[in-house]
Order: sequence, then structure tokens, then C-alpha cells
Amino acid sequence: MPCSPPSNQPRQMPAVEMRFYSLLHLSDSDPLPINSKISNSSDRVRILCRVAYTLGRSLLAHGHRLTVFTNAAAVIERQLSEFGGPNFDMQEIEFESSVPPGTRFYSAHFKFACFHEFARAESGVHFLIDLDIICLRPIPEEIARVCMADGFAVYDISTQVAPAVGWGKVQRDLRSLNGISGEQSWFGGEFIGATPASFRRLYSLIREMMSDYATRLPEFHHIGDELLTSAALNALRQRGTHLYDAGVGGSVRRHWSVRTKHEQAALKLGTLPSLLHLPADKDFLAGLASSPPDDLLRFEHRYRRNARRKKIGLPSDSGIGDSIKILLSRLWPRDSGSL
Ligand SMILES: [Mn+2]
Repeated sequence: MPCSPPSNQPRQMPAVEMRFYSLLHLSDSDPLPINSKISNSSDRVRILCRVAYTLGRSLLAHGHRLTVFTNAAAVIERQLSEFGGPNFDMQEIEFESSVPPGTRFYSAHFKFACFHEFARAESGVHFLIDLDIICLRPIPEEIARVCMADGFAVYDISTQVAPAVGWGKVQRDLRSLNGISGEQSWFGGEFIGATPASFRRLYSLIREMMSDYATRLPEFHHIGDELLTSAALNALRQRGTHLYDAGVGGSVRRHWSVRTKHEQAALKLGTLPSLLHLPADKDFLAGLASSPPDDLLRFEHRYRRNARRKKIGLPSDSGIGDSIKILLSRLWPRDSGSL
């Protein structure tokens, strides 16, 4: 459950280097993203590269340069050539996974390879964030200070997952992996930050649970990085590690433009977070690559417009002419068979 940052921190601490990373693994066996207009895999590659560009630019605007872990730097380079190339660094890494290809959210398991990279780093505070995030406000340094004090910056989404899957199932799955009997939290995979030393502890716990997890995949209510990571984080917390929930302070927020089972506050200008995760709006984020909004007010306006268009089934990027055609074709479908 939500924790507050330690209050005994000295006021003056040296500036901490915050490094932001994301993951763009390209593979033919990946399922197409849900809740998106993406209909084939070349569309998928084009859209994800643009989504990365939008994230890269939004981080740069707040003084952070993004690094993208990938297996396909040349593809990304080519896709973004019309923008003059990527606005982020790329690092090709070894992706190994214990889950079979074709598993749902197969790529999500590659986040563990990113944790492994952080575990091998020497210094700094490393953040792994989802590609479909946009940075809208400065990221509070307090988050990095928590990490420097051996904590983790996480995003507790327990209240979001409970109504969707049932809290009992969530607890049962976590307990079956880490053996903890008390109530546990569920953490969103879109945001995690810590030092290399902390990632070493997290990664080794995940490795310990991995083979058990891989052999029991069908039993779990969720397959992906969040289950194992949450199980490991809860285990670390039980041993005294501080987990700072960046969602409580409004630094991170996941927002769905589709109906959710949990209650979701409206996305309003005054409550926009530092890092906004839009899992169902990759097309919208990709569209921002070519014409970014120039301020928060404009962003909010464009986002709401996108949400309204989605409700009536229009693509986020169709012009007025195309939109009218789409709407007319619904009123008078050509193949209706009647005169
Ligand atoms: Mn996401």
C-alpha cells in the first residue's frame, strides 16, 4: 500500500543523475497492441517508433535524454529518418526469456533483461518506463533521493487491478510465488526506478522465481512482467526495502481512454502528472511525433479531442474530409444490399 518518502533525509543532497530507459523489442511473434487501430505488424513498427520519438522529445523538454533498449536499432533509425533520426540513444541488448514465444505479452517479459542491464551498471538512478508514456512536467528529484537511499520508486496500481481481476486472485498468485501471507501490493510495469545495487537484489529474486513462474503460466490471472516484479518487490519490502509510490504524489499516472472497471478520475489540466501513461492511445501518441502540442493546455485539448473521436470510432489522425466520409459510410453503407 502507499508509502511516504523517508522524512529524515537531509535537505541538501547532491544532484542525482536520473537516467530514463524504455524498451522497444521488435518481433514477429508479438501480439498486436490491444485497443488500437494498428492492424498489421509494419504499422505496429511505424507507430511504436513514433511513440518512442514522442517520449524522447517530451523527456528532452524536461532535461532528460531517453535511452531505448532494443534488438532492432537499424529499423528504428530507418523509421525515424523523416524526423532526422531518433531523438534518443539506443542500446542493443541480449534478450533472453524463459517464457515461450507466442506467450501473451511475450515482449513484456523482456523488461527483465532491462533490469539485468541496470544491475550491471555502476552508478546513477535508473528508470525503466513504458514507451507509451509522455513526460508533461518536471520529474521531482525527491524520487531519485528515495532511490539513492536504497529504495525503489514504483507505481502501486492495486486499486486499479482489484476490480478488474478480483483482489483474491491477485493475492493468491503473488503468495504462490513469494510465499508471503500478508496483504501485498500490485505494481504497474510502466514505471520503476532504483540504483544498480537495488536492481541487483530485484533481479536475483526474479531469477529465483522465474522457473516456477514459467512452468505454471496457465495458472496465473496475469502473464507478463508485473506479476513477477510485484512478487519480488513485495518480498524486498518485507525485508525492509522502502518502496516509494510515485503515483500518490502525482508523478506517474496510467489513464485509459476506454471503459475501465475501476473508477478513473478525469484527465484535467490541473492534475496532469509528470509521466502520463496512455496504454490505449498509441495512435494518438504517434501522431504527436509530427506535430507536438506546444503547452499543457494544448495537450489536454488534443487529448480530449482524441478521446471524443475515439468514442464515435474515428481515427485520431483523420482530416475533416476523411472523417465526414467515414461517418457518411456508416449512415449509408455501400454493401447494405438494399436500394
Ligand atoms: Mn504501456
